[in-house]
Amino acid sequence: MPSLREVDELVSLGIEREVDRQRRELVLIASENFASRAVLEATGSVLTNKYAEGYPGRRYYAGCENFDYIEKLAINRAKELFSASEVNVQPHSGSQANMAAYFSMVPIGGKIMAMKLDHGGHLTHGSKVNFSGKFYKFCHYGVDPDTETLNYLEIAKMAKSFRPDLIVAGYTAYPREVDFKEFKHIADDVGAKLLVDMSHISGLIAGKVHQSPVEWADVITSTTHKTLRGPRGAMALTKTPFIKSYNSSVFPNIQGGPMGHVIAGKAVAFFEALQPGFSLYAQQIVKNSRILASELLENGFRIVSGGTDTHMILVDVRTLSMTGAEAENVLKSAGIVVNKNSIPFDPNPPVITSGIRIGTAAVTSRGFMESDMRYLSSLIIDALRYKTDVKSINKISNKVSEFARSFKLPGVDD
Ligand code: DSN
Repeated sequence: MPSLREVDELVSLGIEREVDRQRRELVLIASENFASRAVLEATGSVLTNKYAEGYPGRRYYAGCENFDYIEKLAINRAKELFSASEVNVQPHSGSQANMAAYFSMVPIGGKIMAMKLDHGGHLTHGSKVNFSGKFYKFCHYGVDPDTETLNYLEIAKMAKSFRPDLIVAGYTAYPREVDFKEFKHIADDVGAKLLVDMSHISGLIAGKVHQSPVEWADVITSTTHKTLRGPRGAMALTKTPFIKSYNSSVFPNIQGGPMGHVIAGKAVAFFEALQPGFSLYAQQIVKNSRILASELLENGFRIVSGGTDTHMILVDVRTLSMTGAEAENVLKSAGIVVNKNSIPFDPNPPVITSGIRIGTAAVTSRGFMESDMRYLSSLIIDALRYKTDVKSINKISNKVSEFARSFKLPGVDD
């Protein structure tokens, strides 16, 4: 069969350029990672050809025997990995996993409490420009202005006055460990259900370096491509009474045919995360982000909440007289890829912001250890100090490229 390069030179060229970019830049986007070759192979397989609306054993098409086998493998491995009673591996994305969770637990027009977007929530946690903010009444909690961490007493007070049907715990830019048991108490006190969106930290939970929400939450959603290191997609874990309504909320309510090739990739990722080495990987992610945080702190940077317990740190770049957008651009010119991010009580709009979010899951997949993180920290610090000094930024960019190329690119070189 002709290869992609022979069939479509232009797309092939775009992909080759992306391989080169991923190899020579330092990826520090907290929501990104490098899937293994096995995950990429499963995701690029002939399962993409198959329709399988329904669930294993109950399909609307013939010929689903191999799809059933793979979906059941994915479900059973996810159950084992997270000690979950029920699993759905069909959501195409985190947004759809959350949409199905809301539809399965809260009537349209019902009340949901979640974190403010600019304190680390997500668009699906009630933003006005998202379906969630249009279909439901949201009340938003934030972090404490002094500690920049969750204040469970304040969240409990808000829940008592708002009386939500559902409370959401789970964040895109919260660098600290979350107390899910405390959230369960708060939800129980007001008769609310609890949804945990563990998208960012599911790899840390699988690797047992962050407490698990499984005992406490009614439904848990997660993307599969962040710290979990799987294919781009999502999943949900539920307590037994919730699986029937969750499943029907995914199909037929909001999705049609499941993506068998992505489900195969998820099954492989769960298998990889069940291996003993994955826990070491998760431990190293946190060690690496703590080293980065302490190096930045020692060099006078301000870190939101003063540090990190996870794969992520949030840096307040106002102390460098920069906006988040400027810092993102400076670092990108040096080959260091982060994203601008709102920080709590940010005076700047989301397209500008006052912070950057830095994550260590991807570089840890490339094999970064403590000494590598110290060197990486020095490159970040230098780039942010030299800002618009093009000559110095070019020098740093050469160092970044040489350093990055000295590590294997997972999925390509393994
Ligand atoms: N866009 C993801 C992130 O970067 O955190 C969340 O969906």
